[in-house]
Amino acid sequence: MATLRTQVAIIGAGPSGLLLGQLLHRHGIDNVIVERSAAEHVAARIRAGVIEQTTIELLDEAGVGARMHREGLPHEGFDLAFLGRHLRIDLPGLTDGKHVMVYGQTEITRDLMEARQAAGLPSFYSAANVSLHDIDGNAPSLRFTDAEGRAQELHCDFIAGCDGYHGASRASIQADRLRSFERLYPFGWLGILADVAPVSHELIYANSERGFALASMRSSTRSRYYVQVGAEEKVEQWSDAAFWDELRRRLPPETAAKVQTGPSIEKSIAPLRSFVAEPMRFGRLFLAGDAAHIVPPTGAKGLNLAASDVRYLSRALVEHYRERSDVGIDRYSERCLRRVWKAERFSWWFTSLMHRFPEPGGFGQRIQEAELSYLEGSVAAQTALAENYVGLPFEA
Ligand code: FAS
Ligand code: PHB
Repeated sequence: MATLRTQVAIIGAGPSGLLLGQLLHRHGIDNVIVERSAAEHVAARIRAGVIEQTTIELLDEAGVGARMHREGLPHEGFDLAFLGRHLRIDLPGLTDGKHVMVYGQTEITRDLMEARQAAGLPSFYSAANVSLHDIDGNAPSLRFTDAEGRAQELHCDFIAGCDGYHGASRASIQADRLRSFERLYPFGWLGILADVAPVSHELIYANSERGFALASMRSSTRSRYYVQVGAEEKVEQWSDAAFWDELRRRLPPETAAKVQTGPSIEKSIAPLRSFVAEPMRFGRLFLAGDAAHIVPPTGAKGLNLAASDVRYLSRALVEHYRERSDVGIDRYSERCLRRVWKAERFSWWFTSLMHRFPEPGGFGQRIQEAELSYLEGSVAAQTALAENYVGLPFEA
């Protein structure tokens, strides 16, 4: 078995792992990324589309914001379509000037992977059988089989579990040390990516009798659309033509008439769940991003929460190595979870507001219509929606 040594071992090369690695490197802290998938597979993933101002600032801090500022699309509002009406949420007007940016997670991953490669930082892609050791002691380590089949042992000071919902990090914690909270939704999102012009220059969240739909984009020539589908549905059941027909049935007629269709370059169904694991720190192991929490994508919080955790964790580790202080490390979990639960609440609320739930009696439907009507008539309610959507401020 080959033996390696670093300061911080990072499991996972998604946005959490790559962003953490870049921030630590910028502060002279050695780190190694161990990723289960091939680099090409990681780079090809189609995921999130909307980033908050604080995520933009963190990517700038990591030195990977140049292309984002060139190619990203600043967005100052979005539309809600419901009951034959629509309501535009004016983000800067309701949040004292804040906005969001449309810049795909795929692009963020590419920018981070290129920066890591340019810096010559060590990454093991296609690593198998990753296991964590001595996380409660003073000599934690990872063991894994590298892409060439060699057994590796990576000794470190800390382990960052950035390996997503299905990763090895959270799974390595004994059940009695961890409490998880979960809500499953009776539907998923069928998403399509197509090289056609977006139907609108802003996002449209539609609550129609047939179910939820979202009109989003990646650029002025590449669109991203979603429709709510049953939790048991399979993507193979949906032809491109069937998707476009259903999308147009759920958008307002004047919008539907303008939808440009074309062949899908990606089509997949994402299940929707709310999930939080507490705490997010176990001795020398820190969970970050989807490894610790999942939100339904309605509120565009998943990627932004991952960046939020990485902001707290990178600052805590820099404080440990530079200032010999462990205050940030000791408070990491509580600080992250206060922000995580607020994003979980918003994502659950927005999902409950905009999707059709299979429930008898119709009481829930009337409550949903009352909530939409209240939102329509209340600047206070619209402000609450807007300030959560652009991202809540960080604790000092
Ligand atoms: P990720 O899951 O992105 O990355 C984890 C990495 O760890 C992966 O590369 C994985 O291969 C690796 N890994 C897993 N197990 C491992 C092991 N044992 N050893 C080593 N490596 C391991 N968010 C939004 O805001 N908007 C959206 O529209 C949206 N759509 C989504 C669609 C799908 C299908 C999914 C799954 C998520 C979506 N999300 C969306 C949320 C998504 O963007 C996540 O929040 C984001 O990817 C979180 O990043 P990470 O925490 O890095 O986790
Ligand atoms: C996306 O473009 O993928 C997207 C945008 C906004 C959301 C969710 C997903 O709320």
